[in-house]
Amino acid sequence: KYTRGHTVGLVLAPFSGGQPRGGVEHGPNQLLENGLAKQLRALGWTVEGDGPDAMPDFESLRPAKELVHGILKNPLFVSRVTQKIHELVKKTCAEGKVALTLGGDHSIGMGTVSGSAAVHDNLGVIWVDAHADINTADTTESGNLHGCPMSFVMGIGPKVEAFSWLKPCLRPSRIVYIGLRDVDQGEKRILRENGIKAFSMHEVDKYGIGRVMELAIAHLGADCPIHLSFDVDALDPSVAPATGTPVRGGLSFREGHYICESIFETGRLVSMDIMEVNPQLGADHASLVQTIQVGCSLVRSALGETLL
Ligand code: HAR
Ligand code: MN
Ligand code: MN
Ligand code: MN
Repeated sequence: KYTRGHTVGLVLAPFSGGQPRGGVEHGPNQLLENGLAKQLRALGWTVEGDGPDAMPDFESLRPAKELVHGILKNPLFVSRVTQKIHELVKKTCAEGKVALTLGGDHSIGMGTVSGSAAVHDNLGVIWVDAHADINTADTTESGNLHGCPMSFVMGIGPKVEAFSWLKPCLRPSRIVYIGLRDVDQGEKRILRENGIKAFSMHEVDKYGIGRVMELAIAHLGADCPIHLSFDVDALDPSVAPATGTPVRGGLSFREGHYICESIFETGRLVSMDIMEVNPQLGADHASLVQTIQVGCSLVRSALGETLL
């Protein structure tokens, strides 16, 4: 079911409420405009969810009055949108399709991981990112919920009333990070205390991406379903400049693609996110086009495009 010839269900997530910079809500539209659905069809997939009226408008979910929880920004808005994404991903996965979510900011990961885990027992999550996105309501220094999705799906940190729908659904041993290089002090403590497997850029340099992927896949086990959450800021800013929080010293173009290719080779990719593409950032039009194109080619690699 998870090889070419089967079905990809698109989940469009034009949402920027997990962080303060506008523009990231146009990511899904730009990826589709660049021909993503057609490219996946050319690989042999049936693709659903890119029809003319497919783009949702999450503005209708914006609450008239926000809840307050410390410095968290828009907790109720983020909760409502991610709950909607959760339902869409869950439905897509339950139908035996690969759920491909186009973001949007990474707070959406609360919905995609929990939605996929609701269907797939023993889900393993490969989170490719410059950031660990594992702050809690207590540790976040920014209040931006795109820096928090992992702790929310794990159910660590204080309960946040707005997210009562989100039940703990991911154990620390089911997570592997790749590409980390901008991790807050509180997050480092959470990673350490929970024994979470993480390959920072240091390990990518030390072992090479080939060995890192062998170790990552081995850590999750030989037969589990896999969710890949790819934040484009994992890539070096020279490769993916149009994103909200670029950090130098990132993955090369090939390292990013190799990650996707090796996950496809397992035949166990059940859901994927491509996140934090912001067409309004980057120095010029060329950097926008470059980022959109790399987003599309990462998805193609994860869905079976080969070099030969
Ligand atoms: N750790 C910082 C925070 O919590 C920065 C987080 C992230 N930016 C992202 N997510 N793009 O990966 O605010
Ligand atoms: Mn806009
Ligand atoms: Mn992220
Ligand atoms: Mn990031």
